[in-house]
Amino acid sequence: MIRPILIHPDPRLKKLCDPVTEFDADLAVLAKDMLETMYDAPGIGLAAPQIGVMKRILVMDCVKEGEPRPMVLVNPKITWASEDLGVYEEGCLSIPDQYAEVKRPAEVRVEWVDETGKPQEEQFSGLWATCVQHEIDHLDGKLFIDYLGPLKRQMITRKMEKLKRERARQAQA
Ligand code: GNR
Ligand code: NI
Repeated sequence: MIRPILIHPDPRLKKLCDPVTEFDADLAVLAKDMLETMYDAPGIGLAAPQIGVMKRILVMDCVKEGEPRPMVLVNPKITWASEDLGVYEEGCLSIPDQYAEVKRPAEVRVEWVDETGKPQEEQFSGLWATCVQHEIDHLDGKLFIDYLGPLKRQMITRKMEKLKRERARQAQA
């Protein structure tokens, strides 16, 4: 099931999410819904708070062409980050049509458990490294615009407030 994606500003996008403790059928359904919602958008990643679920779960697939690689990361933790940084033009499904360059560690090592509770570990680089850091930030209530200067951030936030007003009006009519 495709779930609606929350648009910034929304208090749920600013909160620290809770660790997952139950690896049950509900979690499997949530992971499947998140992947479906991400591919439909389309996006390369999605974090649970973006659909209003305040739990530490993210999905991603940064494969550009060829065989897709859907990944589900539960309770992810960055255990190492490279000293060298990389710059990517980032976007966010919760901040539609707004893009800005963000500097982050070029490579990160991440530990997580999959939707069955099995421990996993991998080192990410390139777009995967950017994406996994962007998604883990969501789980900590942080957005990519929080890395920008206050003026740029405020400009984007105002645009999003306007977009939300227009969408609410549309829904009304
Ligand atoms: O689809 C997305 N693209 C993207 C591009 C550059 C850096 C990060 C991202 S993540 C984004 C989807 C999203 O908002 N995930 O939280
Ligand atoms: Ni995002």
